[in-house]
Amino acid sequence: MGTAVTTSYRAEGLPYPEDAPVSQALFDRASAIVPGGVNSPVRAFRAVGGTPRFMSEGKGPWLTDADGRRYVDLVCSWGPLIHGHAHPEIVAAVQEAAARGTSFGTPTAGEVDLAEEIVRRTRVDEVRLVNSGTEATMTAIRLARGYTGRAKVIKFAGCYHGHVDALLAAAGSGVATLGLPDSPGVTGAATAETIVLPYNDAEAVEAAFDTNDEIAAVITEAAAGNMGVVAPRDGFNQRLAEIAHARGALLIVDEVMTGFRVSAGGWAGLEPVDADLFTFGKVMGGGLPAAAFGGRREIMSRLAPAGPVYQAGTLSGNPLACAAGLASLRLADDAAYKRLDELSATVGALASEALDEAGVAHRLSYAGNMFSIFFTDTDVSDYESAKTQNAAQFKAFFHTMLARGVYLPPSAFESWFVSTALDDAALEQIAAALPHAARAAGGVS
Ligand code: KE4
Repeated sequence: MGTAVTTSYRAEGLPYPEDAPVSQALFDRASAIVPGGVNSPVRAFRAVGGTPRFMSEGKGPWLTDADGRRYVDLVCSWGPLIHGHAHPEIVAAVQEAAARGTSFGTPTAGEVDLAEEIVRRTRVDEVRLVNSGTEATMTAIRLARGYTGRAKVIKFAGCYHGHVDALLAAAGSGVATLGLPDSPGVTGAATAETIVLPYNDAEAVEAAFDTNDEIAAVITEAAAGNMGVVAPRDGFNQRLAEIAHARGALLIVDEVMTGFRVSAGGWAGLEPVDADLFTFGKVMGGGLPAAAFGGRREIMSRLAPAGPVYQAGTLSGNPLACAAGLASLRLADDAAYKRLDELSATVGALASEALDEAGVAHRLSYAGNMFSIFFTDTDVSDYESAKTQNAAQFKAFFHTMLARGVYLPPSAFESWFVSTALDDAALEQIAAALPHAARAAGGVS
């Protein structure tokens, strides 16, 4: 039935039916044994309603769901897939690595190659590979606390650094989507040392240092992508470094989302910053679980087994993940980043033009080639202004795009992501859907 639905509806340019029977059946099965039916909350469509689409295949710019319907993918697995799905060179690298074994629990040449590629592109002296962005930020915080001997950490409202207890305070992404100001299960003790400040407010950071001693570090997203996309004000990140360093604290810049996506050197490649530690993830794994953190040698050398700050991981530096990540980074040359920037500008402009045409108030917000659309007439510079967006309008916009074969992030608090695989056919499908989605959003008060 899936094939028939795709052929009849897409061929005639009609939207897909609202129901997705095969995805729904899978969701029903999953919901019986997996909390919320998903393995990561933001996939559950809670913010937009409806049946989460279970994807069965990705190829280039296209996703195909379990009902056989094709979508242009503007999520890219939440950022990693800058070359689109199933790039032949990445698939071949993973297949070749797998044929030699999937994990050894020993050092391997591939993780040295990947570490060297990360060091070459970024500002770090040393790097440690881990399996997720959460592990990277969790350990960066521990390292900062171990190095400074201090306990407190400053983070910004709306910034999300993974589900680290100490950082699940006024977090963005899925926490923002779910409206959970703080997650149950995160004890008061875990966040008692966490100071949450408004994003883009350097004066608030100075005031926090004036009224708190024992601050180990400030952690910030290099550019915020988890409250929707909000770029740091000019010089904000470097100002954070200056304030922190003047008081004997460290700056941790979280490049899990921006790293190797917005430029070859991540956000630091666009706006150098004297941060002490950086975290990476997503793109550096090429779609497989790989992440990292790195920084100045005098700090990183405190990490076990070189130093006393403990961190470990059974599958850290996994050969398949390193092969996928290395293949992805080696494909990401200057032409690829130029293409990502061009495509991001094209898609953003098409969306904004359609919304203007429909008379829908919005803000198109960029940070490099990451962007999102806020359905608001307020300028957005932090979490409070990001929350002025009209969720009902986003919901109508999202579902109209979905029905017309474009897969957007199912949350207004996320970034849209382009891939170099976006070709003319994909762009035409996006352009055809946008006027309908804009009118749907306009029809919502
Ligand atoms: P992971 O633990 O999900 O690999 O990375 C956590 C993380 C850390 N830092 C930043 C800046 C991040 O954006 C993330 C994770 N991003 C979300 C999407 N906004 C992951 C999607 C999800 O939670 O399913």
